[in-house]
Amino acid sequence: MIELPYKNKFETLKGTTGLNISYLPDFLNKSKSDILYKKFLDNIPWQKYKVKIFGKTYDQPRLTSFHSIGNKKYNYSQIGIKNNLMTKDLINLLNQIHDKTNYRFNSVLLNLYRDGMDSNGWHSDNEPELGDNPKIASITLGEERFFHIKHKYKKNLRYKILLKHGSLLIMGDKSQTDWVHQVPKTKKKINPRINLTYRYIY
Ligand SMILES: O=C(O)CCC(=O)C(=O)O
Repeated sequence: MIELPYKNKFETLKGTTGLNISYLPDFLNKSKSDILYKKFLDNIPWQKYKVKIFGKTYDQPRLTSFHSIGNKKYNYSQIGIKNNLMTKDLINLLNQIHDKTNYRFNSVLLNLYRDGMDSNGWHSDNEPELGDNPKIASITLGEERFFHIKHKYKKNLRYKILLKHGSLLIMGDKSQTDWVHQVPKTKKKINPRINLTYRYIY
C-alpha cells in the first residue's frame, strides 16, 4: 500500500492512477479543531447501531449520528439510522466546505471511533439516494487515523493517507463507483477520533 504524499495546500493528490481525492491538512486551525472536537464529543447524540453480516447481527465498531437539512431519509447500511437536525456548528462547517470546494451538501454522517479497536470496514458510499457519482467531504477531529483506499478491480491500486486533526479530505469523481475505502483497526493505544462525512442526499 503506497502512502500518499501531500502538501499544505488544497490539491488533487498526484501519483495515483485514476484516483480523484484532494486533501487539505489544515482546513481548520488547531484551536477551532480542539473546540469542535470537545463539543461534538459531548453533545452529539451518539448511538450504537447494529449491522447484519451474512445473517448474523453485530454492533457496529464505532458510534454514529446522522444529521440533515430538511429531514432527508438515508438508508445508510440498512441500519435504520435516525435523522437529527443540523446544529449551527454542523451548518457552519458545511458552508466552509462549500466555500472551499463549491460542492453542495445537505447532510452529514458523524462517526466516533472510541479507540483503536473501532473501525470502518471496506465499503463505498453508494446508496441510491446519494445519486450516480457521489462526492464526499470528510473532516477529521481528534486522533489521527490511517484512511485506506483501493480500486475495486485493479488489485495493485492501493493507497493510504494519515488523516490529521482539522483536516479535510474530498473524495471526488468516481471515488465511490470504482473505489472502496476503510479506516482499519490499530493496536496502538490512542484517543478517540471523530469523523464527519458530508453528503448530498437527493
Ligand atoms: O472515518 C473516516 O475517515 C471514513 C468514514 C466513512 O468511510 C464513512 O462514514 O462512510
